[in-house]
Amino acid sequence: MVLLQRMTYCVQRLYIQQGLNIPLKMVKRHASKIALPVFTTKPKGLDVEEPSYFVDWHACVVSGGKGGDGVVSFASTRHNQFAGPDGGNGGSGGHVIFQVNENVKSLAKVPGQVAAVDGRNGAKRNSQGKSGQHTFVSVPQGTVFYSGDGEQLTCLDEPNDYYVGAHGGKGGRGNTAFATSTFVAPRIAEKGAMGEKNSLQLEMRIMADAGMVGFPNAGKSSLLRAISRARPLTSEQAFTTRSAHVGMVQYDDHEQVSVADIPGLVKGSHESKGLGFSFLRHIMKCTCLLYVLDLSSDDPWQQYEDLRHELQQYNSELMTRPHAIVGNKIDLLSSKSNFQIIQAKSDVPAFAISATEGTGIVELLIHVRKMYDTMKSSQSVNV
Ligand SMILES: Nc1nc2c(ncn2[C@@H]2O[C@H](COP(=O)(O)OP(=O)(O)OP(=O)(O)O)[C@@H](O)[C@H]2O)c(=O)[nH]1
Ligand SMILES: [Mg+2]
Repeated sequence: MVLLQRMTYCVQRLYIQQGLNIPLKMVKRHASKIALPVFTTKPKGLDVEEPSYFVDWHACVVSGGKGGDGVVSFASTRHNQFAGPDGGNGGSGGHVIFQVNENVKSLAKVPGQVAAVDGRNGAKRNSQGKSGQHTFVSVPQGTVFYSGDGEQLTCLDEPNDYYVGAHGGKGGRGNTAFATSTFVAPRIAEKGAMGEKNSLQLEMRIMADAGMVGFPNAGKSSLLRAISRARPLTSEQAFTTRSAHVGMVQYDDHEQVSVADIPGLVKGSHESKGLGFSFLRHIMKCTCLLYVLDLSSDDPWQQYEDLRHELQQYNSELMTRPHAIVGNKIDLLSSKSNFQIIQAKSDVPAFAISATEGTGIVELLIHVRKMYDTMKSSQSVNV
């Protein structure tokens, strides 16, 4: 069995060296226990090749509902014309509550202004005014809230987390509440309090199982298009991708692995050069990393070292994440020799692929799945 596996491995390496796709049949026959990626033939949403946009930052003004007013009222019955105060309290204003919804994947649907419902005024016969309904706003998991001056307020990381963005005002007391043994006919009542009004900034930290990092034009978006149904825009121009995209890779055991395409980094990204380090924060939420290198460039190994340096400068904890090297554009001239250099220098798994031609993608996705399974099993042990 071990001999057979070794032979299969050698043949697979031969295929990779030749820049050919390993026939799926062969992978299946000899490695039946490996979960294989499934490439759906279902046409993507629209026929038109429109880019998909993903909103990961949003400003929102929230106001809680005003409390209802208390009323001044006196009861008068047939037998007792002065039966005492009976003015009811106003109802409380509703809150604006942000709640995690696992089906929401971006902040695109969060409104710019949200106002909760006001409480109703009290009424005679000690009737309490109806409280305003709370207004719920669905946000994706991993949403971080900042105040208007940039102070972090909270982060909704768990599936059932919620955050009260603005409290509703309390209802005012009616005159019944002011009656005492010596002050039997109070003609005073309170107005309902105004609800809170807050300016919030919402930021979504992408939570993906694998994050692709690389310099502009390395082919990250092309790779995401090849492995998932996501449709980030690709072009020869640098910095085509300006916000992160997430795609789901399907496996034949029905498991799904999310992969994020992070906008291109440049030297000095950690000092906010290029598109800045705002994207590096997304990487913090990815459990494993794929360093996507352009094999047709002059020195892809240097690209890899520069990327590692940027990530280390941003947060040295990123160095401990499981990772792999993805050498893209193996179809181009000089790519093969560059890939051999990487293989010789690197002590982490390296894959030669062509995102546009589909070469080597199956082997890469099998490895991604292995990293994902290892990460999952280590998480379940820790729990
Ligand atoms: N020959 C060849 N070209 C590729 C391959 N992958 C991507 N390209 C081309 O490289 C260019 C850049 O690809 P993108 O996918 O936009 O690169 P990116 O890394 O997302 O770039 P940014 O969004 O700017 O960070 C496009 O013109 C692609 O067609 C490949 O495997 N082979
Ligand atoms: Mg891109």
